[in-house]
Amino acid sequence: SASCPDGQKRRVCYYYDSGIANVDYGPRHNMVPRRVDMAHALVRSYGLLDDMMRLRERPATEDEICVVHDHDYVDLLRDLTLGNKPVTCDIKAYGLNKVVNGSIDNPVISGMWDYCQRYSGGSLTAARALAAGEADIAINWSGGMHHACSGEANGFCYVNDITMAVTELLAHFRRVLYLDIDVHHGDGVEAAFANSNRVMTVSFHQCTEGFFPFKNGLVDDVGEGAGMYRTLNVPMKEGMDDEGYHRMFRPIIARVMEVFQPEAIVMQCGADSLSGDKLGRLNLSIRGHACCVAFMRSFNVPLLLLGGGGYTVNHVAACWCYETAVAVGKEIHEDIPPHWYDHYYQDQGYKIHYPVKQGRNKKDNDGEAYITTTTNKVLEHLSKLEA
Ligand code: TV1
Ligand code: CA
Ligand code: ZN
Repeated sequence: SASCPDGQKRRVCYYYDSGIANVDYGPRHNMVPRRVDMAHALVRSYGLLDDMMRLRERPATEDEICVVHDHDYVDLLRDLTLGNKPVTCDIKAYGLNKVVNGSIDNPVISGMWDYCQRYSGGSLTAARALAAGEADIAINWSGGMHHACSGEANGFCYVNDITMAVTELLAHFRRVLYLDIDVHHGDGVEAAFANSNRVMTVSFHQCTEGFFPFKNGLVDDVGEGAGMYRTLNVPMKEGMDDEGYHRMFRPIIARVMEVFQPEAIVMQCGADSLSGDKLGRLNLSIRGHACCVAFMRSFNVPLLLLGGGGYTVNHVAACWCYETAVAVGKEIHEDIPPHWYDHYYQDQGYKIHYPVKQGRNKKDNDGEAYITTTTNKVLEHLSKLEA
């Protein structure tokens, strides 16, 4: 990308499964799986498919999902959708169809089990391409469901494709870095590897009163036992912009790479940290978001790129297409080529980049104090790991 130049080419593998496009969380739900189809249509229309190897569609098997999830929960996900057996248990205990404030984060939906198999199969297949040395970068924009727990759906996520992919990578690499730039805290992945000294998890997120998942992801949450200081959290106030974000991101990640020396990186690229998101209140531009990807790419360590949140669908699709271009090392034209979904981009003048809201809530993060104090606290935690 122009803002983070890196001429070197990378072998990029790309996973896309068209079976996800029609998954429907319900009419008022914020999660719209079709955004991945929109991103794919952009990727194709820019000709980026010619620069990548396409991975073969392979849904995850029940056994593969059971590596990180409880059998009873997996049976339930399958039985609820396929109608194999009548379900007698209380499904709300598994996070399904739980009504909170009049809405349901994880509804039982048509094709739910198939959806789980497809998006987690994508992350597993992409991880295997890296492990086999077939690619330098592997992409699955339908993955990144960081809130799912071993026995419970949570925060729009049914199964945790990230913990599956990291577990797969651990069979081939000594240390795996998990980096999460979704606006929400990556709690499910953090919990799964809290006690591991082979996985470091780092989440950047909005941490404000009443923001999901509420009490997690404080700057002093650093893990425990064997995993102590291998959990890092970078909480942010509303309105964080590119400049402030990167004043935290760069020094922290540079130090993480030095101290932890990962052999593989899994990056959740949730696009709800972009300006104008329907749920998030940060203020990143697509360039600012993609700079995080370009920075990780520059270390030349096998890199798995996953999707995640992102609720203003035209922004999300433009972002993930642009980041696909960053992965292959091509600058794409600002004008969106004519294609099936082009009418979604009318509001942004049919351009990839849209203007961020200038100075929105900027004060919260200003005056050096917040950014400097938080960055120093995180760097201080990291220095404990060195010793
Ligand atoms: C149906 C219809 C569901 C309208 C959910 C926003 C809706 C939300 C809806 C919503 C909504 C959340 C909570 C409260 C937990 C509940 C993919 C104690 C207008 C990775 C998940 C956010 C983010 C969950 C997922 C959050 C990801 N926010 N309208 N639900 N209860 N849930 O606050 O990290 O992006 O909001
Ligand atoms: Ca995050
Ligand atoms: Zn999110």
